[in-house]
Amino acid sequence: MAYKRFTDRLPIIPADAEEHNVTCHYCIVGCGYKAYTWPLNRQGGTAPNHNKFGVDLSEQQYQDAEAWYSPSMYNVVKKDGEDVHLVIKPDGDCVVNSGLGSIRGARMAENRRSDVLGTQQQRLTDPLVWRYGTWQPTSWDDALDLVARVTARFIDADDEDQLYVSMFDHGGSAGGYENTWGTGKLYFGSMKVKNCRIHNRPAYNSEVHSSRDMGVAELNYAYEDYTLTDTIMIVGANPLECQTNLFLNHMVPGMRGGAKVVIVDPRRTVTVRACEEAAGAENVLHLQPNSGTDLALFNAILTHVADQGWLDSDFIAASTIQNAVEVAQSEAYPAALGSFEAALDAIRISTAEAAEITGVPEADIVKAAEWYAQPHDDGARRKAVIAYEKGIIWGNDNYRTVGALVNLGLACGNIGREGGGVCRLGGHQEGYYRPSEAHIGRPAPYFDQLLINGGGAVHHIWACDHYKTTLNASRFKRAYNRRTNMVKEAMDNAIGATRTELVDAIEGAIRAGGLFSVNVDIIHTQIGQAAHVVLPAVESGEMNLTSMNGERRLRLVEKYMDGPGQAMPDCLIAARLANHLERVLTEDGRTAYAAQFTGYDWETEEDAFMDGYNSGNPEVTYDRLRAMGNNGVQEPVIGYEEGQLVGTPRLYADGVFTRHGREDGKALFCHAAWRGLQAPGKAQQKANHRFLINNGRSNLNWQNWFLDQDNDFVMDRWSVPFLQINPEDAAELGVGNGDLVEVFNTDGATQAMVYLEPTARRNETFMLFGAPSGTQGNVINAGTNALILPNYKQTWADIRKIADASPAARRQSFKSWEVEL
Ligand SMILES: Nc1nc2c(c(=O)[nH]1)N[C@H]1C(S)=C(S)[C@@H](COP(=O)(O)OP(=O)(O)OC[C@H]3O[C@@H](n4cnc5c(=O)[nH]c(N)nc54)[C@H](O)[C@@H]3O)O[C@H]1N2
Ligand SMILES: Nc1nc2c(c(=O)[nH]1)N[C@H]1C(S)=C(S)[C@@H](COP(=O)(O)OP(=O)(O)OC[C@H]3O[C@@H](n4cnc5c(=O)[nH]c(N)nc54)[C@H](O)[C@@H]3O)O[C@H]1N2
Ligand code: SF4
Ligand SMILES: [Mo]
Repeated sequence: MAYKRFTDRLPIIPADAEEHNVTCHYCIVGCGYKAYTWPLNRQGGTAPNHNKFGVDLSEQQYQDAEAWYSPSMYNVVKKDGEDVHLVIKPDGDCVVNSGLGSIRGARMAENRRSDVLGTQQQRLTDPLVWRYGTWQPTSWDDALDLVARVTARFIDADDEDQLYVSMFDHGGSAGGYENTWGTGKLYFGSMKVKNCRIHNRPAYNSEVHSSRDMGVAELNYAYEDYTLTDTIMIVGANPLECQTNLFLNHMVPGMRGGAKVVIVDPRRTVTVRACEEAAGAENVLHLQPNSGTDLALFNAILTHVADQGWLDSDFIAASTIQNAVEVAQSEAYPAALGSFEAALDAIRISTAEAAEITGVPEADIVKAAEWYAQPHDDGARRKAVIAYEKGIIWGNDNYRTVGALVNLGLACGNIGREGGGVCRLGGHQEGYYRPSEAHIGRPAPYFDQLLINGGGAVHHIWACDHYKTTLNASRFKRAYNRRTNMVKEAMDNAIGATRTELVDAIEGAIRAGGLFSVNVDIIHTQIGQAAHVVLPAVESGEMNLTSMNGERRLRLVEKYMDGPGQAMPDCLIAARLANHLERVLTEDGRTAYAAQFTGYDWETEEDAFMDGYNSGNPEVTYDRLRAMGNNGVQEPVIGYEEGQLVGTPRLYADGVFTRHGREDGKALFCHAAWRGLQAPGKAQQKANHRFLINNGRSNLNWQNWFLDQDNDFVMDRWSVPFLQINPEDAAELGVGNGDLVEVFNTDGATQAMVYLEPTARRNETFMLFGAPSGTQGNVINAGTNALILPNYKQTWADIRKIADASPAARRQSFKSWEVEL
């Protein structure tokens, strides 16, 4: 029986159903889908001319037939105010996914708000203001007037440091070029806010400073490189679960075509198992370094490659810098950058020493070097792709570790060439277009610490929930609750006051140490419980939205349904906030400052797109993107010819490296010497606590569960976050499958559900991050890597039992991740 309560049959999509291009808004891969809508009182028929796909549906259809769709791909939603049927199903013609869905994307439709079928009733419909001791629904004008008045009390043309801002910098699920521009123009154009942070890290900075400083943008290849390569090296990433259709539709075909695979992950993931199945176990090398020791491993691989003479000397001579030290190490540069020879001297480490540090056998280090760089028997260069993600980005010594991987790629001439690339696999899609953030400086302010220590008067939050996803979260939440409660109490005491009296009261509480919190989101989040004003945004599909994927493929999602209630696109919320700030400042007589908030007369998201992205990329318009369909165009767009946007399949094909902004176009090598656990407090935490609390994602869950928590399919599987643990460790702790445990250390505590996993190494657990019912970040200490890069992955704590398995947990399966294939 098809899973979906109360659903036993689905309507046939009629021939005249409206069709919209959709890029799945969840992960970086950006799979192509089509959304079909048609009036509620109709459905198609079995005759070929009565259904959208022109097939005879009176004959038996199979699961991959074009006309087929699953219950999860169906909903009833509002469109132009009317109830319509909605089907969102994978697009067989999209080169990204070739018709594949995933357990997340194929549920896009059921995760829309429906007043008919009752899904996602948690979606916000109205602005909410804290009044009379609770949140009251109100109009945009009322809510934004309050936000503007309180904000205006604490900003001025030459000092905007009391306004703190948390904002997405991505595309897809929140963000996109329209919305990063809307927020960017407000905070970095009209204002010069410097105390800000990005959704996933406690500062406004890069995840991969070193790669960029070396000249190499982090998304430099094309997905087809996986089928053109000899070796796929996957580092600190779990693409079967996290970049699913990139893995299935590009990596697996690469393996079937003969590519070898090197995987670097302390944990045996389902990706490892799936690679063994696709490539044959003899073609898969899984290196399991001790947590946080990747740098020593990569340096040993490069040392071996260099000593064997497997370098691409022509490439090094032509495309990389020859000065030993071109950029000296400093507070802004956590390692010197310069020539290959000098970098090699700095990083040189023997396989024996690296084996000692990493726990990876010497023979495996040598084998990895061979698989990455040993030329073919005929002397031809070996092609290899390196794909990395959060296992090292949120790992130890981010700058040097990422730099060491880019060193390897450059040294072997594997960047900018077919079958090459040293790339982030990615998280969300990208969609960044903002005025310069240069005023923030480097290192950027450590936002969370400033806020915990009483900094900031007003906090605007756009599409992130630090309560579930930041580090040092126990302390963050305590400080945040205390400070926002001070303002709530002041607001409660001001009942019956005029607007001016209310703002006076709020200002008084803030000056006494309080914090005024404004939360722009699609649901009422955990941090939103502390907010004073909550503003409802629409999601992708409820607005037109552009973003690019992990191979820089830019597409337009065409609006296919209405947003709930009064909800608006983020870019228009930013614009209306700017309008209100202009008005309030003018009323205050601060006319010169008010004038900085003009230029926001946008009525639609397309207006924001034209004001922002299009002004820098004049070839790109909605109409042209619509015409490019779900295959879009790979950025950067370099022209428009014969009705087609012309893009760039691969960066640096000319051997000229530009991401660092240097005119000479030469790439730099990183002096990425190993130096132990770099973030303050990590070595001590490791010494004091028994268990590694490795953490990350699962296939089923999307991010902080903002939609999952209201989806029975997901909640049936995981009612609370799991903690994978070795069965012998569990026996020693006296816990079994489904039991609730407390994970605790001197930085905080959280809870999770025990899941015995025989492949888990002793004393090394893995916890699902970001769940509403167990924030892993509670036990992460405050210490960050250089340049304020959080080190979520290296966390140690102790574990104790709290409770027996709940009835919900008892219903769940505790089958090993190591499935029989
Ligand atoms: N299903 C699903 N997919 C997603 C997301 C989601 O929430 N759910 N989120 C998206 C987002 S925003 C992101 S950023 C990406 C993240 O994508 P990934 O980075 O692939 O996912 P993670 O699970 O965070 O971490 C990957 C691996 O890092 C390993 N790791 C931990 N410590 C170390 C270490 O010291 N060295 C090495 N080499 N590896 C280590 C972990 O064991 C884990 O298997 O996923 C995206 N895709
Ligand atoms: N321990 C640990 N912590 C981590 C990580 C880890 O691996 N381990 N990974 C980090 C990473 S890579 C990431 S990306 C972060 C994720 O951390 P967050 O960014 O906090 O998590 P998300 O679930 O992406 O948050 C999205 C929020 O935006 C809202 N939203 C969705 N669409 C829209 C929209 O269109 N408009 C608006 N205004 N709101 C919208 C959702 O309701 C949700 O509240 O977590 C980071 N924290
Ligand atoms: S792989 Fe990513 S983009 Fe593709 S359907 Fe799944 S979640 Fe969406
Ligand atoms: Mo992310």
